[in-house]
Amino acid sequence: MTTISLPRLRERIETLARFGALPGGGVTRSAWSPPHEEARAWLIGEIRAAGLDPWVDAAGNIFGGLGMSAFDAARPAVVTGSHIDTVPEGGILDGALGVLAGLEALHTIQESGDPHTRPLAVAAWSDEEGRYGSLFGSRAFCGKLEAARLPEMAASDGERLVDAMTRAGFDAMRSPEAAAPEGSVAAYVELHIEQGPRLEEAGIPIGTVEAIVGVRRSWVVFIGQADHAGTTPMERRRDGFLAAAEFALKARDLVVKRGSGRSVTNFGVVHVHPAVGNIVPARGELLHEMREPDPAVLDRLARECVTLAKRVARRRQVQVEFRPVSATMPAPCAPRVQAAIDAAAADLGLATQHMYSAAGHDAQNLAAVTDAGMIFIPSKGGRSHRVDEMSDWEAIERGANVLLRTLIALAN
Ligand code: HGY
Ligand code: MN
Ligand code: MN
Repeated sequence: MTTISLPRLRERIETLARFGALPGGGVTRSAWSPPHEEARAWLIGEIRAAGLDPWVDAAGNIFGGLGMSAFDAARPAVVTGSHIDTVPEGGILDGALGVLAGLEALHTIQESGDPHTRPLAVAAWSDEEGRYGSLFGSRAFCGKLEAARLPEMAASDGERLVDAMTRAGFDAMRSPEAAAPEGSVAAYVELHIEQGPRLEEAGIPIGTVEAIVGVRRSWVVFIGQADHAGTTPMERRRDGFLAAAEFALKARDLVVKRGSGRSVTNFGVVHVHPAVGNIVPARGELLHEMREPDPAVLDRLARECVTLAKRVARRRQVQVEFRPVSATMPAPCAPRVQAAIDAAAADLGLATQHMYSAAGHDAQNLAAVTDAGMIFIPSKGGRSHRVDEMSDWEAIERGANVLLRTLIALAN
């Protein structure tokens, strides 16, 4: 059985890492940004050099086809991939590993002449990190984009999706055209770093993902009253920031105590207004995120956090507003794909651990239109979404070979 070329895969990973590289290591390559668009052009060249057919759809998703140059329900394809956009100050493997290992696997199949009855494609999904809206490219591909919301989709710093895509040469309003024909994907499997500590701590080389968490994000805005920070007696202040701070601490305890034990929450963006040292903050704005594998638990926690926010607001004599940003559904992975991953790992003498993904992924969109699954490799120290995110090259090679064998099995 053929195996992937680690030197070639490593060369591509290290080359892609240069687009948006930061002086101290790591990378910032936001969707539609100049370094991202330069990486897009490079990747299209690599796809062509690997003997595959490149194409880009209306949502900016990049594809490399082996025995195909478009999706066709008459010839359902086996698809792999991930994303080349990154979080700000992120690592060089989150997303990049799945795209380049997928490219390497198809390149190896193409060179080996191994038979495959189904066409294969590798994808680089647009804006997986959701700078402008969660899992954007794969949502468009799976026909789940709400066209009416496109004009209002924006990053937390206010930059609109429409403007970012226009700058990159795309018409955001046409992105729903990226929806693939129904039945045109026979299976999907994505290789990704675990982005957590579980596999490394268990000493297990391969993770077979059983389910992917749902992620809810919404702005929670506490509106008090600007006042002079010196002359206003403390007991008369209606401080929007302090209400937000109290809510954040109490919501964190609520999710830990009343969640499933796998529920997590984060307040990654905080805005204060007017954000001047000698004015009592009128407004405290939090981007509140919650994650959980069980949809019923996630819904209950969301309701309980709204009740908590209203209680804090009342006690502090401020108003509170909620502005939902995104909500992805938890997704089960297909038993058929899980079994193919386990069999491929066993062929290679590798133990697997079945686990849920505490990170969101494009595979949770693909799960709505086909049999989808994910392969994890250990992250060093569980580190991810930080510049020192890394995995051993041997782990990368193992993951890419499990992916190769899984793809060949699914394509025959
Ligand atoms: O945030 C996530 O779960 C993923 O890394 N996009
Ligand atoms: Mn990520
Ligand atoms: Mn990712």
